[in-house]
Amino acid sequence: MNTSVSRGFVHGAQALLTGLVLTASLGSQMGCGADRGKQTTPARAEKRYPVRGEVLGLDPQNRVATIKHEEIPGWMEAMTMDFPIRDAAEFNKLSVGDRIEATVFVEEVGFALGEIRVVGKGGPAPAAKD
Ligand SMILES: [Cu+2]
Repeated sequence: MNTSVSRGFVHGAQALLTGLVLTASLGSQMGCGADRGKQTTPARAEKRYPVRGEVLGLDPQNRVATIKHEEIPGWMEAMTMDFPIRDAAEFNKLSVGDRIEATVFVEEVGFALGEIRVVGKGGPAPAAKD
């Protein structure tokens, strides 16, 4: 079973929890019991943060991109992590090595990337592993 989406979620949740500990002012927004992979219905209470980074990997089966992102003020420090991509057409225009600007939509049970703009094209996709 592929767990990249849930790993990405846990990663994000941990980052948020760190923020909660620091601010001690917000309620739990990304609690346990996430229904991984079922993030297609946006919640009204979603938050949006701008994301800038570089695409390091693409997982078409799960529509997940591994992105080395810059600091996302208010949400996360700079790091490399997996982002589910909301829209298949947006996912399909990405190549490994692309530099992108996008929006991460943070919902109660997860997060996903959308509004993606490729601001620097990477090279051709590397040959598939295995
Ligand atoms: Cu991150």
